[in-house]
Amino acid sequence: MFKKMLIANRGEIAVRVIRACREMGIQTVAIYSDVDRDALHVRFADEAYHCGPPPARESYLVGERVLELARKSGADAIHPGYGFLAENGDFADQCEAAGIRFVGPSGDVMRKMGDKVTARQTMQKAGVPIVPGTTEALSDAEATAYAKQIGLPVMVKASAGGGGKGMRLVRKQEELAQAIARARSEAKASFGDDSLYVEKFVEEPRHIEIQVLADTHGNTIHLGERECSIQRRHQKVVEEAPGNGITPDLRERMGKAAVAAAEAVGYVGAGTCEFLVDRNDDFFFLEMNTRVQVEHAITEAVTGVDIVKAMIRACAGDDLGIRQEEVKLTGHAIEARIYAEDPDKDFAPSPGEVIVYRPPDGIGIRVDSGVYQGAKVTVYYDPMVAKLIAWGADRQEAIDRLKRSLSEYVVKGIKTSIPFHQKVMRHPVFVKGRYDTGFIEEHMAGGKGGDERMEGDEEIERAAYMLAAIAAYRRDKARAAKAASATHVEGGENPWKSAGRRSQMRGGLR
Ligand code: MV4
Repeated sequence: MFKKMLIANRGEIAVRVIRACREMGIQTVAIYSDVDRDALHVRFADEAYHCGPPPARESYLVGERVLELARKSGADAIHPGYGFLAENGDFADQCEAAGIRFVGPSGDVMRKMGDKVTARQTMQKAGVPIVPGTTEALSDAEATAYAKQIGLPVMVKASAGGGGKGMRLVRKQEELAQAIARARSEAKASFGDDSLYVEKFVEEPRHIEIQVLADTHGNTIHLGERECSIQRRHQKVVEEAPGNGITPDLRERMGKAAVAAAEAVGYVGAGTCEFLVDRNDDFFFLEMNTRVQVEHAITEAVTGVDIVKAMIRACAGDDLGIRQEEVKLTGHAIEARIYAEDPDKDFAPSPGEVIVYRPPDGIGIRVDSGVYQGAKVTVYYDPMVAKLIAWGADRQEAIDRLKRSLSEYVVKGIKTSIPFHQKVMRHPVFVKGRYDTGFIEEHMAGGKGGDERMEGDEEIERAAYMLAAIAAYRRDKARAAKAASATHVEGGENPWKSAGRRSQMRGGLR
């Protein structure tokens, strides 16, 4: 097993990985940019190193710098989390060349999945159903001819794209030429690669993804599905597991397809196969994400498997220690992503100091947070500040617990998506579980965040929690002021900060 892990990330996922390492007896190394000196992940790690100025491209994205810090600290592994360097095959190669294990699949696997045309070819060969369309990069003339052949509507997609970037829906013949031209120039500008392919458009699809785990001993398993159709501008907002109306038979067929996909490329670690599921429950491979995902926690809730530990074990060459027949789904889990955004202002970023922070807890609740009271949220990184995960014996209980915990959640100083989630949880279409990828656009005021008012009781309940949290905040402030005036602080070292930093923070915040 590894001795020391460098976590090449920040925020809630860095904290999540540090927690897994601590449970496994692995030393942890955090990295931080100028604006992250006092960030939560820095406080959790055993050691921390500065990695550059605030912009990610000058800090968290600089592979050479990250590797240098891994060497300097004596780390024998790097966990990339999600985003940043997580799906950079060349970085994974550089780690391996330096004798430092990258916690993820090989660079070759990442490149194969990163290029969507290659991924489609690979999946077709492996017998995994793909969306009907081309498996070669096309010229403008070929793309035009192919679209006519399979019939509109089609989607023109960038081979180097993914996650909604560089794609165009074409419903009318007269829009085709311009869509191809625009997709190509956008792909060139964004990815430096203008290869395009064409797919038949799947109407009103659901986004269902399968979590897979693979070790180097020939064990590749799946942990069932996550329903991720509730998205806004290709950003996931709410996820649930298991999926609504996914029968054991469909789960098994999709699971087998995902395992075949992973096996076809020699996958190691944790990965996710994204599928579109149409109205007839036919499913089609879209892409494979070669990293741990934000929403992994809902799968952990219904399977009891610690996905982050499992991927670390697999990448260290250990046996997964779990077999497919041992994977059982219990109950239901729903995740609400808490973003530092103002839902009343078209989800505009809402940076600032988190002046009051009181996350919910209690039965069935998990909060994976990247902030704390007094932390500053900047505009430099992803606006997601926390994930709220509710587990229940069934879907209704999970919804009830999520609603209950949303009303307990107090965040002051920045605007968050909490009120938006409360509206989603009350929406009859969500409650029935009969939604697809059009949900927010169709049911939340055209993606503007919904316009209905909160029910009276819920508003009163929230106000009560808020008053309690603010009273506690005032008390803390008064105590801190008293203590500060009673202590002689020399050399600028703040005793509150240093006390909080290492010994007390080890192993958690409480
Ligand atoms: C599609 C599609 C319909 N037909 N491809 C969007 C993100 C990227 N991963 C693929 N996406 C889509 N590809 C075909 N052939 C519809 C979408 C899509 C979507 C997919 C998943 C979740 C939300 C979505 C929202 C709009 C469109």
